[in-house]
Amino acid sequence: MALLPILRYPDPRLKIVAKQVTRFDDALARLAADMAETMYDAPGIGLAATQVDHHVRMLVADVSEQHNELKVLVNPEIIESSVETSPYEEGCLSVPGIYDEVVRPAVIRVRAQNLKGESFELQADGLLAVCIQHEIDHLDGKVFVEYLSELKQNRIRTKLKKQERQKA
Ligand code: QAP
Ligand code: CO
Repeated sequence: MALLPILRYPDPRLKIVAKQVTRFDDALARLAADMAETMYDAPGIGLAATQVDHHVRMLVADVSEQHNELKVLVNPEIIESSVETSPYEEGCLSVPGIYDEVVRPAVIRVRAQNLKGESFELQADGLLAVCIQHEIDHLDGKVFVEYLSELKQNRIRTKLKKQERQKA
């Protein structure tokens, strides 16, 4: 197991569209375990492979209070979205310290594969629905701040650059 470095917005590698997984091998299982470790360590509730510079369609999520309900979704696909939407104050491990409201479908139905390649479906609402949509966006090269106004995006970039400078 290993902690993986997390790419920070606006790293251009966050824009890479992840490739479908076709090999369900030990390397994939190891990446999932490392992503879970990295997410729990952060701590966070969701992480997409894109964020650790692996451009394959896999995400991990755990929105449970006890942090004991890990979900690993390989090749996730939203097959149904509710017309009803709901707003949520989102954050992201790749955009530290920044939170803002994004409006998304409230309920989704997702088809995905597990680490053995077996297909399953899942219905999600509440925080899990937000999390899965946010992470699938990462796999498509999209970060939540792109839903905000250009003005807010510029402010966020300025703030993150300042954070980087203060660390150095
Ligand atoms: C994505 O986000 C998400 O800014 C996962 O300083 C967002 O785990 C799922 C985090 C909204 C559901 C709703 C963010 C940690 C963690 C920060 C995260 C930070 C430290 C974000
Ligand atoms: Co994120």
